[in-house]
Amino acid sequence: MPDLRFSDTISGSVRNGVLVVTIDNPPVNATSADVRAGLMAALDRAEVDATVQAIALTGAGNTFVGGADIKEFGKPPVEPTLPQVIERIEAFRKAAVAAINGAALGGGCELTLACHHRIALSSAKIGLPEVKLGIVPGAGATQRLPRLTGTPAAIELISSARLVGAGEARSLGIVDAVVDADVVGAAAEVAKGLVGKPLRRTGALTVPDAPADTLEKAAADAARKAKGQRAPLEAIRLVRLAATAPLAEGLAEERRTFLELRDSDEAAALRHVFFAERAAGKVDGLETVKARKVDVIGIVGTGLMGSGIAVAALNGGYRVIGVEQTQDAADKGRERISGLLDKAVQTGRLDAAGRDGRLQRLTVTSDASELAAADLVIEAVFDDLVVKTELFQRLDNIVRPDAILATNTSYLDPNAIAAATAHPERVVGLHFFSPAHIMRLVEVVNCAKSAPDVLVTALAVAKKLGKLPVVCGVTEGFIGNRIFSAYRREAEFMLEDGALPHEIDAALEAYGFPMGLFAVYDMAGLEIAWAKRKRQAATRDPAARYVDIADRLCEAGRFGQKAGKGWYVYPNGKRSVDPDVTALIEQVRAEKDIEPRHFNADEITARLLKAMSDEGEALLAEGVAARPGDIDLVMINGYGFPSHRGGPMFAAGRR
Ligand code: 3H9
Repeated sequence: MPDLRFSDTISGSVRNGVLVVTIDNPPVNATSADVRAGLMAALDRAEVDATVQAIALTGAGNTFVGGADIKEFGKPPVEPTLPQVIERIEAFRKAAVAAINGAALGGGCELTLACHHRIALSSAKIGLPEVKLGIVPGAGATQRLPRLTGTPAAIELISSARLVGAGEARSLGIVDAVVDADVVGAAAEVAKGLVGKPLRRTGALTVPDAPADTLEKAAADAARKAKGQRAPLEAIRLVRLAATAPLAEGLAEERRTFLELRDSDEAAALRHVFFAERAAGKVDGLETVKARKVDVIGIVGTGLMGSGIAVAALNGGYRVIGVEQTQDAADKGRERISGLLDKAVQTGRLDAAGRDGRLQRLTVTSDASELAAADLVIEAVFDDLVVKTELFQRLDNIVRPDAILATNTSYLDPNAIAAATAHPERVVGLHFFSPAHIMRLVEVVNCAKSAPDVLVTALAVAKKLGKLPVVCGVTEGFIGNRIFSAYRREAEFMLEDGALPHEIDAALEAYGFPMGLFAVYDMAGLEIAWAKRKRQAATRDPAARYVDIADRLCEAGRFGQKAGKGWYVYPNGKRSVDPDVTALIEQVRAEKDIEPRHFNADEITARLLKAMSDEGEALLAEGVAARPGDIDLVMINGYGFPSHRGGPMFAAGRR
């Protein structure tokens, strides 16, 4: 079994007449220039070597190929291109079989589609996540996938970026067989069996017919979910083209679209988000610090937030001990948690066995001493400093000395909470967003005295919960609420200066926010922020500009959608502009002698972006946020900032 080397990242060995080609380009075997050149060299060898009758293609480690090398985007292309490699594999005289040993994504999936047969390990995931990067597949998937799966399934998969497991890939026709072990051996055997037989070349297949209404529905469903992004719409168009255009024409159109989108602002923004997500949660200087072992998570308070955190922890595989003050409250907490799990079963996100397994790992009790078994306790009680500090003092006497205490406070000073305990070094902030079992973002607050391994453990737990953890220092409201306050303040200044709520909301929605600021306020209710403003009134700088329109709305009982009126009015539940609110705003302007002027949508978004990015710069200067990308992730994942704009820091930089 001679070892062959075709490039730094491509090696081969001949087994029983089959050249097994292995892609070894850590961390994810991306198809970088060296991989593409090495694959071409392997094909050259297989072409002329009479002892090689077929080839099998696989990846080293746990990944087949994670896709094209995203770091190469934006640089001048280096030949051979991936489409060139892929076309050569498809047209290859000798059989080529893909041994899909792990994730085959994007260009990795496209490599497999060019092979004449595909075998996947049962744990492998397959998919085309390109639209998440603002691009369409650029190496043939929009033309080859529908030839295997039919057009409706290809539209759904490519435009949604959904990954499928090996079993589903088999039933959709993407792979030909699934094995539980030795995928390379199985592929080599199949390759050998194909010698001398006609080869099934994906590109030569005809796209299966689909009923017109099914097709239209698939396209319309996918377009609706595109939310104004271009890449999914282009993907739908290209997949549909596969059924009507010859392969070469479809591939050329796909390539042209891919190159155009790759150089777009949307793709640059989404690439920034991709790398920001990979960088988030990494803390300089703590690379070698080991996380503590966490098996059991205690959660004090099982209300709306606590029950969501409990579900997230159960989903992460932890044992969970929920604690309430009375047995009655504990029973209700358990009901809330099992209700959330039932809902997940109803919506197909969880099966009944998964729910039952989770419930077996759950205890909800009024006996706080049970927290002695917890490795980490997260408090999710009423956001009041006295309540929280007293709780942490009590926990000091219950939990083990090596257990970690986390506070889920939104606005209180976690350093003050930590200072009240005997061991502030074991305290950290875990600021979840509501609903905590759904929202990905968690601000992990590095308190003044948090021990390095406490912070590292909090990050590891958040990741195991499937969350996106962003590290942040102590400041009022942490990263998200600090920026949100600056954004809200600027929007209210613009109200006084001449814009109306619906104009500001329309500008934000056109920019890509799912909902404008004032519509969000109405949905969430105005009273909590009002109560906070009243608490802060005594300490507010009297010289600072203050807009009291929201206060006047609250004084008039306009608490938002629940009250039927707030910034808008809701006849029959439909959001409508209210002349009374316009009159109030005009009255405030007149009282302050402000001559209103017109704001166009671009000026509105520019001013709001600047307010956000200025506050972001302040957070960076204060050391509260470590990277601009962290701020972008917080605003995208916690506050509806459109990801295809890259977040406020990225977008401000582009302007
Ligand atoms: C494409 O294929 C276009 C083609 O259609 C057309 C071409 C002509 N490139 O996520 P992780 C890095 S577009 C470069 O933490 P995991 C990542 O930055 C591509 N680097 O690992 C990180 O680096 P670091 C379509 C990449 O085990 C490290 O790998 N493909 C790439 O949790 C580990 O990443 C995709 O969009 C890449 N393609 O998950 C798939 N991928 O350690 C994107 C990752 O320095 N990738 N890195 O921070 C993924 O979804 C996940 O990385 C994967 C592994 C599931 C593969």
